[in-house]
Parts: sequence; C-alpha cells; structure tokens
Amino acid sequence: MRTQVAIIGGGPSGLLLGQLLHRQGIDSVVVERKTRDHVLGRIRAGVLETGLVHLMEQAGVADRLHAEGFVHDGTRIAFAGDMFHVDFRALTGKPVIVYGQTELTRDLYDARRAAGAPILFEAEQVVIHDADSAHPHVTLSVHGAPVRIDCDFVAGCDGFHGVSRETIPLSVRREYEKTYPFGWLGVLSETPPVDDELIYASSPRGFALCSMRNRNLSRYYIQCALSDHPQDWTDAAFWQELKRRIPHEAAERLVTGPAIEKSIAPLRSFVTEPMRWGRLFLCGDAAHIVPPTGAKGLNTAASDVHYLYHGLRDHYRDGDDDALDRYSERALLRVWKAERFSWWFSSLLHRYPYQSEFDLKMQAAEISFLRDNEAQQRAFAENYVGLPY
Ligand code: FAS
Ligand code: PHB
Repeated sequence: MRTQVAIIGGGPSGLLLGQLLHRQGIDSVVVERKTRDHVLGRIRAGVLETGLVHLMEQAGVADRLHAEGFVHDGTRIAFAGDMFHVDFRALTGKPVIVYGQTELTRDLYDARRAAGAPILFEAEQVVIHDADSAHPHVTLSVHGAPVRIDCDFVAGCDGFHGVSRETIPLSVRREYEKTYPFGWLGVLSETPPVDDELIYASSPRGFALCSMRNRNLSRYYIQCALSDHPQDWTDAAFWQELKRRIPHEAAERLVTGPAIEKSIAPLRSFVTEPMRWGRLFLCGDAAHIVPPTGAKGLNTAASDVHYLYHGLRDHYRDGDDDALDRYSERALLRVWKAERFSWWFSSLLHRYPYQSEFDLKMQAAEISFLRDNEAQQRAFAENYVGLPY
C-alpha cells in the first residue's frame, strides 16, 4: 500500500496527527501494535493544556471534551497540614481542562473511523526502512500477513517502547535520562472527587495526588517504592495511606470505594535528540518522557504534533520545508522546558531517600516561597497551563 505519511503508533500522538493531516487532505496510515480496546484500557493522563484543547478543536474532535471536561481555574497544593490555591486564570488568563486521555483517544479513534482513514491494528514486526532516503517504507505483519507501506514520511508516534527511536542510529542519537527512586501507585474509583480541583500533597510519608475524571470517577495517586507491586496494596491500605498524606479536612470528606483500576508507574525523565532522522520524525513519548507530576506527558506530545503537523502541511500545501527542517529544534526547545518543570515540581513534592534535614528545609522553603510569592506562582501557573507553542 502507499500513503503520504505512515504513522507508527495509535495512541494520542499518532491519532491526533492523523486527524489533523486528514483535515488538510493529507493521507496517512496508522499502524498500531495493540487492539483499539487495549489502547483505550490504559489509564493515563488527566489534565489538558489549552494548547492541546485548541488542537482538538482544529481536528474537529473537541465537542465531547467541551461537554464533559471539567474547566479548572487553578489547583491546590497541600504541605505540612496547610493547603493553598494557585489561581491559573487570575495569573495567566487561562484554565486547564480535566478530561481523561482515554476519552480523548476514544474521540480520536471515532473520528478516524468516521473519516474512513486506515488503522492497522495488531501490527507485528514493524520495521522502518530507508528513513534517511527520499523513499522510506514500513514493513509489518498483521495476523501473519505481510504488509508493506511505501510513504513520503514516517511519524514515529509509538511511545517509549516503540521501534521508531531505535531506528535512528546510535551514532546519531544522544539520550538523556534521569530515573526517580520511587513510583506512583494509581487507583481509579467510582466515587465523587474529594475536591472540585486537584490536590497535590507533599507529606512526610510521601507525595499524594487527588484527581478526577468526572463527577463520579476519581483518580488518586500515592508515591510508592519501586519494589512495590499493585497487588501488595489492598484497597483499604491504599485509602488509609492516602488519608494520611492529604490535609485532614480533605481526608475527612474523602469517599472511598473499590479500585476499578490499580497500577504502578515508575517515574522517569528522558529525552532523545534529534527528534528527526531523514524522513522519520519522532513525536510524543517515542522521543521524551516526563514524570507525571506536572501533567506534561500528553501535553508535550501535543506540541510535537503541532510542530510536525504544520511542517507536513507546509510541505504538501506550499512546497515549503522550512518548518519540517526546524521541527526537531523547535520541538526540543519546548520539550526541555517541560522536562525542567516536571523535574522541579517532582523534586518539590516527593520524599527522596537520603534527604538530609537541610534538604527537607530547602524543600519546605521552596513550597513556602510558592505559597507566598506571586511571581513564583505566576511562573508555576504559566508552566502548568502550558508554555506557548
Ligand atoms: P503512547 O505510549 O500513548 O502511544 C504509543 C502507541 O504506540 C501505543 O498505543 C502502543 O501500543 C503503540 N506502539 C508501540 N510500539 C509499537 C510498534 N512497534 N508498532 C506499532 N505501534 C506501536 N501523562 C500525563 O500527562 N499525566 C499522567 O498521569 C500520565 N500517566 C501515565 C502513566 C503511564 C503508565 C504511562 C506509561 C504514561 C503516563 N503519562 C501521563 C504519559 C502519557 O500520557 C503519554 O505522555 C502519552 O500517552 C503520550 O502519547 P503517545 O506519544 O501517543 O504515546
Ligand atoms: C491524572 O488525573 O491522572 C493526573 C493529573 C495531574 C497529574 C498527573 C496525573 O499531574
């Protein structure tokens, strides 16, 4: 088969890129390793920056997001029994929208199906060939049947464990990584959220986060040891620990219930450079990973999609390759700022092994400065609602 853009990966990056291209009459084929249901079964991000919301509007798939998403004008940060509010809208003029990645991905799948655009599910042995030539192609198999896709460009949207990044020779790639000495144990429960905004909590027992998906679906996280497994935690033990890490007023009104999903995500900062090699462009988690503390993973994938979409549109519409040629440089500028914010916010709120008393005093002073200083709150808010594309 032949297409203009072969998109490896049917997660939010690949689907959003495919939908934007489709709206410009640029054809693509999405190649996804898993089934649609498997992809939609993953519980991941929950907070959308305005930039991503605008992209979804541009893609023509923002109706449900606007109908069901929660507009949040700020967030709460709890520390040492105290809780303060950071008002995004007052400080930046922008809110964030809380709308689960699962629903966003569902909307994109539905749009692709409505457009009759091809997705090859359960793709195996995906290999990208001749990416550094003018005529790349992708080979794969579906249920044992070999498939070849000849294309003009390949978008590597296949996440951290995909094949795209590895296609770029080690002699070309530079990788930067930081692993964190803890993970996040996440629980999804069919219970009303504990608050009308998110609560990021730093406590002597470790970090906790109270989030939500809708009025009767809540998402909670607690920092846990890397050696933990979800089955080590009964629901009762999770709720008890969460209550010990959030302010008393919140713990008192917390509605608990059975965990309908329980998983542990390790925390990692990772960036690969460059994000382009010939006609292969890396996008989203294929190129970078952030600790979820700053809700930047999905949102930084979105800015990659924005830059790559504009580059491909200019190529096909105007014969202009300037944006494509600048893709990696422009995407990485914003990626590294997201990495910085996510690392900073993680170091602010988590307990690290071997923290000295002085380190703890520095952490307390940093949080107090955020609580008391408007300039610091504005800097925090501008990063959280999303830096400009
Ligand atoms: P994805 O990983 O979502 O999608 C890549 C797709 O490519 C997958 O569907 C995969 O099946 C497919 N694929 C892989 N290899 C392939 C191959 N060889 N051939 C074809 N297809 C292939 N971000 C936040 O902002 N907040 C959070 O709370 C948060 N929690 C997370 C929890 C976990 C466990 C993980 C792993 C990530 C989390 N993230 C979070 C980050 C996450 O939301 C990502 O940023 C987001 O999924 C990025 O989307 P994609 O780039 O599309 O990558
Ligand atoms: C979530 O709702 O899953 C969520 C929200 C904010 C974060 C991380 C995860 O920083």
